[in-house]
Amino acid sequence: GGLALADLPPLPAKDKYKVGFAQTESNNPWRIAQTKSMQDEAGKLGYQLVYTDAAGSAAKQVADVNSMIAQGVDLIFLAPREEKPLIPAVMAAKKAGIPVILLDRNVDQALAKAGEDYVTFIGSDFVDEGKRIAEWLVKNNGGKTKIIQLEGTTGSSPANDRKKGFDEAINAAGGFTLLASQSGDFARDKGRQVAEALLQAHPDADVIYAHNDEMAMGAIAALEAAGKKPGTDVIVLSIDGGKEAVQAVVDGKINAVVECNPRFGPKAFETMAKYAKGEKIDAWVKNDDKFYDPSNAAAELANAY
Ligand code: GYE
Repeated sequence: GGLALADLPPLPAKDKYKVGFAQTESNNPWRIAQTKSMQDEAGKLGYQLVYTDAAGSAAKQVADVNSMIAQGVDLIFLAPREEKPLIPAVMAAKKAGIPVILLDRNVDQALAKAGEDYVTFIGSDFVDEGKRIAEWLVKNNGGKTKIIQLEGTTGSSPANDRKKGFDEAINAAGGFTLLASQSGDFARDKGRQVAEALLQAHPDADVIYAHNDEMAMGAIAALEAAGKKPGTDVIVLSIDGGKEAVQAVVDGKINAVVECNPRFGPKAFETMAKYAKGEKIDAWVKNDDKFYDPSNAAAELANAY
């Protein structure tokens, strides 16, 4: 207890920083674009970036953060794989006097607080992403109402919140049935396997909502293997909006995608600079997300990551 622990560690002014970036995995284009954006920006500033890839393991990610602490980095950017297991890492950094900025995923808000345990969360409004895709469905469903949901990594903030926003909007609209909702771990092949099993159990499904592009692409493969036309027989909805998914909207295989922008570099280092100057940082530095459907997908394709 005591006053000292209520305060965030300050970031002293320096010309060049040594900064940690604890990535959660690198098995998809979203992660690769995010890492590149962080590396590019660190490079521009001439900062040393200590990069780790937890390869999809929360336990490894905790160890990665501990090793950054041991190496004496000035600040840690952390993309926490899951909301609860990364809390000890956030607290260990704070105890060691190293400020943490959460990138793209959040931690459990009952267990750690922005402005107290970590500087801020930089990322999208995942509840709103789920809500926006649901609202598109409510308006454009053409009578299709029987939904399979492919959830992201269990216990991760985007999976929790993309489900919450979608389910609430669908329930509020009425007339829809959520046949099944299961994790595909944000991964393409897992998404394909889960979609295949759920389509077998629920052959009447006519909507698939995937929490990211990777699982949406997996679902498209499962639909085609089952002799169904994605985008026509079954509405396919996704979140992320990478090039492949926006192209799938152009091709009519995905009906709509909410963007989740992975280009964090400029905003991340700008926020760090503000913090070093002692400026007040909001608890949540929000990213704005575009929306892609057949009305704009072709025009936006070149801008997608
Ligand atoms: O949607 C997904 C990635 O945390 C917002 O994680 C991110 C999500 C993104 O692996 O594709």
